[in-house]
Amino acid sequence: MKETMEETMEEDILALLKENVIQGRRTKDDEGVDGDMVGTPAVLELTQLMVESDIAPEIIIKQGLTAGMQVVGDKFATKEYFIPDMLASAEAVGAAMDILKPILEAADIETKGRFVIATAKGDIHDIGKNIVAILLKGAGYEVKDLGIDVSPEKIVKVVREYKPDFLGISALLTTTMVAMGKTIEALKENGLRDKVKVLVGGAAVSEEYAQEIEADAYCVDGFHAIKVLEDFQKVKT
Ligand code: B12
Repeated sequence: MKETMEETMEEDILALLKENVIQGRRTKDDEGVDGDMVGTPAVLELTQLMVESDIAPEIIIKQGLTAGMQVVGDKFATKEYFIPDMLASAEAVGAAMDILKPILEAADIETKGRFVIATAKGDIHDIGKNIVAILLKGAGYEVKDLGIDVSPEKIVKVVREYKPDFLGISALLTTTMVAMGKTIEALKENGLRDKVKVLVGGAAVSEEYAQEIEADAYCVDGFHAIKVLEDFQKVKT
């Protein structure tokens, strides 16, 4: 009975978190897109509460933050939301990740390999990339984050000099995912393709596209990426 009650509470708080992401409410002082929500707990307070209630960060990220952003994207596509609305939600998710980051990063200290991550050229979406970077650090990888709008040339330079074991590229736009293919081509031209495993992800990308550009793996999210990397390590040993 106690467990059922706890599960219901967890579901209720997660639903509230998702709704507050959709409303773009970072703290309790924010009105939200629909207005009149001032004073009620928002993304920051709810995330804090969930952490204190021992709700797993994986659940908070998947069922609260990412699920909320999905709805925000749908509302933007149907012109119900505009760019400032997307930005407010993005900032709210960023604030939640600031709370989750130390917990996720503290999970493991062993170094499992070097991972370079970047958002593709022309693309400034970085929430997903940042989440993946945090999760990989927590899983024991040494992560070098090159930021947003990163050209294939810059990536080639970093792969040559830093010699990472893995490279992750993120693209959220159909117009920028082509830069992933260009990056893989540039790695080939520079004789570096077999030196690094390339993982791609982001809302615009699919398994088919990853195969088309000859990436080593497509990942739906950061948790999937950890699994894929573990499989790579198994093949190596
Ligand atoms: C927030 C947002 C913005 C914010 C970004 C803020 C920021 N700091 O990132 C702002 C307002 C700046 C923005 C701008 C634009 N956006 Co926008 N945006 C979004 C939105 C709503 C959410 C993205 C997000 O953060 N999702 C949550 C995160 C957690 O998910 P994620 O990024 O997919 O990442 C996860 C996985 O995909 C995976 N992953 C991602 N990358 C990688 C990489 C690797 C290596 C791995 C392993 C895994 C992995 O793991 C992540 C964690 O779980 C999406 C809608 C959507 N459904 O994606 C639209 C969306 C991506 N945007 C869109 C558009 C059109 C734009 C603009 C062109 C709008 C305009 N007219 O100016 C500009 C483009 C700017 C540019 N040059 O990049 C479209 C893209 C359409 C298309 N198919 O091309 C979308 C899909 C909205 C829509 N439905 O129309 N946007």
